Amino acid sequence: MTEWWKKSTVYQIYPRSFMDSDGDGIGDIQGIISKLDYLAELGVDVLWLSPVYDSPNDDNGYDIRDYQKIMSEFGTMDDFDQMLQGIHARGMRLVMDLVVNHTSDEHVWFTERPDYYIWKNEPNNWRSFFSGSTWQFDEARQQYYLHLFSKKQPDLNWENEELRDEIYQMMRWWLDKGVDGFRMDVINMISKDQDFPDGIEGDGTPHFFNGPRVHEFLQEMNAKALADYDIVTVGEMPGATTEDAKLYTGSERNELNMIFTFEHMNLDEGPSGKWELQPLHLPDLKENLEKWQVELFGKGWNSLYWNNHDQPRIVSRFGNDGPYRKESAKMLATCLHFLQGTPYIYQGEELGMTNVAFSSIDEYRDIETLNMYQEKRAQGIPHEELLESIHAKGRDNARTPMQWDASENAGFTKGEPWISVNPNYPDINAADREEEDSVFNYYRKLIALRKDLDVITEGEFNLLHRADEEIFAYTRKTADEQLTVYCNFSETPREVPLPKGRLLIGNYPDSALQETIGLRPYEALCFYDKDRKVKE
Ligand code: ISL
Repeated sequence: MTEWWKKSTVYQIYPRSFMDSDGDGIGDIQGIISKLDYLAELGVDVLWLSPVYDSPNDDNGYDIRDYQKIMSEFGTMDDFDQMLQGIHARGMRLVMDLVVNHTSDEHVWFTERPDYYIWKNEPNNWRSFFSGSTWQFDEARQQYYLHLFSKKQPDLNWENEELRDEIYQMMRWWLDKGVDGFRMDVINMISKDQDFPDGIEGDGTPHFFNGPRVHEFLQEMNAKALADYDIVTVGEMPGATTEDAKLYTGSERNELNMIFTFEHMNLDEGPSGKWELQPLHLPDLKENLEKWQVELFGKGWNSLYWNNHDQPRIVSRFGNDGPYRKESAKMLATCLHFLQGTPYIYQGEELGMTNVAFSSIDEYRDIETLNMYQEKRAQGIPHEELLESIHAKGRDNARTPMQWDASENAGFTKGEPWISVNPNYPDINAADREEEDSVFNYYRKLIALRKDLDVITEGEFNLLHRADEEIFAYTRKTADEQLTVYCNFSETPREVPLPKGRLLIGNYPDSALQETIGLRPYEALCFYDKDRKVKE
């Protein structure tokens, strides 16, 4: 089996916010085509597109009406084919988003094939990810249907074999067109406990995260839809543990190549969930990433990410989006990209784009945010408190338009953007990428290093300075190569011992290396030592 995806870096595009070619304020496929040279310049190997299928956009395309049609706002199938060709011509690959836990309620199946969905006479107490119950009463059928997400996203009934075969056929249709893989939306939720028991305080997740038949379904999908193609697959899996991950990604298991864990994204929240803000305690992050690095070593494969279209911007979250924005953006990139796994960059991350803080709820667009706001306001929680959570955690932080240049609307559109541009675009945009110290250039170097040095792909991970609350440091070792990475997650200057090897990359223009290293605010340094055995 070719494992090109182990040396690849993936770049995620959220098409709605990437580049608008026709002035309607919504990003589109021709917009993406116009930026393929930019992506090739960055050096990424694989592009992952958030959904571009026909959709009424209740959840920006994650509610699919027709799996084999392109969303009219984004263009046509001809545009798609042209884009795919343009991507391949530049030596890159394309991964599609596969959303098959649910469809839109406007999908033709919802009326014509009710047996493809999940119906009950009585709802249980499960609560939706997007607030309220997971059950919606349907007048025509006089029954409730299940929707883990919005009521316009009814869950598919994976117990139905005919449905599964239709999905596999649709997947083959895209693969035959030449796409190079799938990112599978909430794919560990497709198998539900068929007793549908109530959850504790409405939490149904133990009854559908990594459910009873999920491995059987994925092995079937692999055999019927994936095995004949040289592709990459990544499963989005909230609530998957490292034990689950070994089953999903073990090479003998014929399921998926890798999964997205959520554990490291949940460390800065309180017991009630993402909106309950809690500062990150760095040792928790180190311990968690260590667990995934060590436990999957030789047994599975990690995906590495700080950002995506659902997460706030990492530089605002774990870094410093004020005076040390560039330094901390590069430090966070260093910390992630020298780990074992396949790194994912989310559009704008390579520019150090930051969170946005709209002052009015009317400026927000995301259904999760808006539903939560409405529900909690009705419970009497003050506007200011909710806005504070939204500023820190809302998904729209990631969805403001890509900042291309300092012209109006950051060069994203000639029209009125569907969501406001982050007002900091005159200072933070892609036009400065030519400058030697740009965040973009730094990402470009990291991407190139991954291709050159096998130790990045293969080396064993060892955490250093475990209890330190400001420094994240580790080594990666193979028989003859060693990397030592130091990252200062704080503004406080620190001294650490100088490791063996030469300085491979650092995020300050000059680095003071003597007997010890003086790590400046948010400084990151990576040292490389070859023929380690001989020297030791
Ligand atoms: O974003 C979340 C928490 O803030 C998650 O609950 C998120 O909804 C979950 O990770 C699933 O995400 C995926 O499926 C959703 C879609 O809204 C997300 O954009 C997608 O990434 C439903 O399709």
